[in-house]
Amino acid sequence: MTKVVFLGVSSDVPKIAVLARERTGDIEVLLPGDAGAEEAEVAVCWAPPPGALAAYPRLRLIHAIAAGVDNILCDPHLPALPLCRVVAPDLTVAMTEFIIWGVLYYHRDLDRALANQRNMIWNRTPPAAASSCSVGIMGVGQLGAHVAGELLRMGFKVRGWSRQEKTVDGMQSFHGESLSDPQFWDFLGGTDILVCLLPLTAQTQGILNRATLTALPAGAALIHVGRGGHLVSAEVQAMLENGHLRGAILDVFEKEPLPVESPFWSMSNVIVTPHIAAAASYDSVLDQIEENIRRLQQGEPLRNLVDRGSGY
Ligand code: NDP
Ligand code: OXD
Repeated sequence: MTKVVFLGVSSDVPKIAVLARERTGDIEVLLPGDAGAEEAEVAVCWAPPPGALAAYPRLRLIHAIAAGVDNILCDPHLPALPLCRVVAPDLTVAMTEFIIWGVLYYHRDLDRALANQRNMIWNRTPPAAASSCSVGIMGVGQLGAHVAGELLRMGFKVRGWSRQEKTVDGMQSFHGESLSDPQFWDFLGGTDILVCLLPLTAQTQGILNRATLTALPAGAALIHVGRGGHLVSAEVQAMLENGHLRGAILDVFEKEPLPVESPFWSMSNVIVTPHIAAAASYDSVLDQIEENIRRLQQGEPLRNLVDRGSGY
């Protein structure tokens, strides 16, 4: 039996621990403070309190319950151990559905139809072809690449921004190591609907700011599902107020739950969703954790290992 401690600030962590207890796997489920927890070899977590992981001297593996690991890497006392994240088909499908919904919301002018409804205006506009709309995806990884493929299949023009060049059939790939690369600005200049699917790293922090949004064509829309730290909220708000941004769907925020004082709650051209774009099922998260524990114990390569140097 491998001793596994479940910890962190998320209601999902204890629920996954309960499910792990119900499954008859080879793991002993422990919570912080349980007898024997200090002997844990594996930690399963979301946003562990800073320094918490360093208190487990026998740890050999840290496993996230999510795709993004910024909430773990930000711990200044994080032990230098392998860190794995979640990559799961149900997560990818859920994210793809969410982005397709958002793209269709803007492409089919549903934001304008809803505004017209509020004013009882009957205004018929013919639907435009998908091929007239260019979706720009920042982050062409596990999630972004799948989203790109599905949008291309629907006839949208798709462009992607990543560090390495990507070969998604039909997608225009823009790439570079830094935002000062001219390719980044070319990417933005031809994007009607911008999708942020980046991990939060030192390089991507604050990427949704006045300068980047100004580089989009006037009337562009934003779908933000990356992390709250990508948003420079006041600048995004200003771009929505001055109309350069037609609208935004915002799923992630610097502070979650989004504080009641946030202007985003009441802006007519903003849809706020509570970090629900996608999540892997608890079973699927546990399958991966159990598989990686098996690999750890048998000395096999771990799956979905995070490159701690890159931060994702
Ligand atoms: P991946 O690690 O598979 O992909 C990340 C992509 O971002 C890669 O294409 C990578 O480029 C690119 N990238 C990273 N840094 C930069 C940079 N500085 N400049 C340009 N491109 C960069 O991650 P996933 O696709 O699995 O997940 C992406 C993010 O989505 C997560 O980190 C998380 O923040 C968010 N997420 C949000 C959810 C929600 O419900 N809102 C749910 C799940 C995830 P390259 O390929 O060249 O390395
Ligand atoms: C994730 C998330 O990173 O839920 O998986 O945001």
